[in-house]
Amino acid sequence: MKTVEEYKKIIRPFLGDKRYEHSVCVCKSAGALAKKYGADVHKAEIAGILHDIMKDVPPEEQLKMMTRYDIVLSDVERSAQKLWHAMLGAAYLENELQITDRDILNAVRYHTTARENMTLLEKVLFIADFISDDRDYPGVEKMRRAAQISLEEAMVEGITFNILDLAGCYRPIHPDTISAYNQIILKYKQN
Ligand code: DGI
Ligand code: FE
Ligand code: FE
Repeated sequence: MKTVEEYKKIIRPFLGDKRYEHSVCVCKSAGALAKKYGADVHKAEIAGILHDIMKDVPPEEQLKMMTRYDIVLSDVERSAQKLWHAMLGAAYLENELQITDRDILNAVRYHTTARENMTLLEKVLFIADFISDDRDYPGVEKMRRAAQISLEEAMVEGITFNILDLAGCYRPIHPDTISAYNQIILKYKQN
């Protein structure tokens, strides 16, 4: 595995200025959360810097690349273009950047939808993406407070935020998001 600085150079040509700055900020927030919650700081920073590597690739090109990596899309995935960069990103890291660490690959793969039974590193990246310094959406302060309380609290808030947001616009919700929501709600929010 290369250093964060080396990965910064690798992602730079793929990303616009804003998305590059976002990636640097998520690298930092992921490292901080990893330190706080006992995850591997180096892996968290690597996952953070790389997580949106495919985000600015034009959608038609993303589709072509996914075919190349034998990624088969479900109906929901096909309809939700925002989900592609996470699936494609993980495949790209594995096939082109020789990243072999399953936990890093899965953290990138599930950073948008979340899923059931997430590892510590997967949760760290999911939350880091929500609370990075560049974020300023309404509710970000609540999310930052939740991330200081516990990973579970932040996961509940983050997944619920996504579901409310998507349903509010009548967007399809990925089954991984639904199962992540049900699991964490049953575990932490039921009496
Ligand atoms: O890549 P980022 O912008 O940093 O953040 P992200 O990877 O979490 O992507 C967020 C976007 O993805 C946001 O516009 C909502 C969308 N999204 C997340 N989960 C789902 C989804 N869209 C659909 N249709 N279904 C989902 O389950
Ligand atoms: Fe993303
Ligand atoms: Fe992101």
